[in-house]
Amino acid sequence: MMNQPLLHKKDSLTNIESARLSFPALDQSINDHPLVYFDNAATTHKPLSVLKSIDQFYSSYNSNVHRGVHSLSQKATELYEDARKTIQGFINAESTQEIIFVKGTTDAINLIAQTYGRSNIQAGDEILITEMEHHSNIVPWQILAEQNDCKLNIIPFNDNGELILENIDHLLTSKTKLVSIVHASNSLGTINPIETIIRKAHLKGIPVIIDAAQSIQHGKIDVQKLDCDFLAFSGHKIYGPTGIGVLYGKKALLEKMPPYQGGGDMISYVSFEKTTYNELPYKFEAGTPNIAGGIGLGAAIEFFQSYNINNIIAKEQALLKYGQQKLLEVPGLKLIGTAENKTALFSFVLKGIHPHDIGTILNQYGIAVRSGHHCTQPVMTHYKIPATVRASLVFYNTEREIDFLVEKLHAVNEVFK
Ligand code: 7TS
Repeated sequence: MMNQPLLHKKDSLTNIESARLSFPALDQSINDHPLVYFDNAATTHKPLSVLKSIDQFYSSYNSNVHRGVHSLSQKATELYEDARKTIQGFINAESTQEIIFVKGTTDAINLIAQTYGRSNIQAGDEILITEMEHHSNIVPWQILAEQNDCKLNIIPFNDNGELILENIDHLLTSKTKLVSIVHASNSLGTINPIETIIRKAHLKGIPVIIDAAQSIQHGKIDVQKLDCDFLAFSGHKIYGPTGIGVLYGKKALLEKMPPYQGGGDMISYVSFEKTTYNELPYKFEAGTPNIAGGIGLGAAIEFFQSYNINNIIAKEQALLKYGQQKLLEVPGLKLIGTAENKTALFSFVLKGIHPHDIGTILNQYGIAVRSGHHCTQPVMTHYKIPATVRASLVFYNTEREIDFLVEKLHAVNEVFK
């Protein structure tokens, strides 16, 4: 049975709102209530065009890429490489050679740490990150720090969840060899002023990595305009499949980096005496890749680009404003992360109630939120809390869904009265 999507009466079915109908998974009941999906920072749902592209690959031209002269392999290669071109255009990279398919953001950051990092960062050198990084932008650097005897420096944030940049010139020392920063925080929603940080780092000749896992789906990213040296994102957070993501790197840097993994496809010639490596981007793509994932990600980005991105931003910012006001009506609710510039993400705690209990009760009403530390334990440490409840929204969410969340948070308060 078709559920009525929770559209607010005043929401007109404009182009943006009707986008919801492209997502079959949104149209279901959970515990006899229409699903309210507020866990988009963990992963977004997938539109039909993405599902179809994956189905078509496996049902019509399933084949390995870059190796067959037969028709199916040629078709698979063509579509996989077309997806790379779509991604190149989307982030405005100069060349498809700068677009490396990886498993996701985590894989991309580990790749940089173990190739660029391992060969360029020496004992005593420093890597600058922020206090609000996801664990995947902390732990790979700690592993490198153990291997190469280097150390991490941290840009702190204030209680609103905004980076404190007054001391950045001191944090960028003569020993700093790399800066790696999150564009939008997954537990606070803060959108960081990466342009300023990139500019300041470049003044000292330091390359910058941008973790775009939580920003790629909320705006327009132009890597040439930003002038970042590397950028990483995951397909599944921008309406694409899991297990596929992108590492963008400036060609001049990628050329100089040693390979990450060895195996098929990443070589040019192998002998027992000497092996030479393939050209970019294949040098970093050992083994049979996630072909369906790459094609699905291309379809996801085409889907995203079929909308006016300014309309997506406007809709999400309207949801943010509405949600911020509404949530504060709930007695005992405290928002964690109140930066001026943020995504439509609400991290909060309710006085005297554990976030997991809140998440469990909300699920009884079909509301999907995440509770926990969101793989940002230093952020929890900052606020001296173990966890938050997180509602993360994208443009297919509605104001009516926010109303329903607020109504049920009142009910949670009643349960624990
Ligand atoms: N960086 C940020 C800012 C993230 O939010 C995440 C995942 C990652 C890196 C890692 O991405 P992955 O696709 O390689 O796992 N964040 C979340 C989250 O907030 N809830 O689940 C995953």
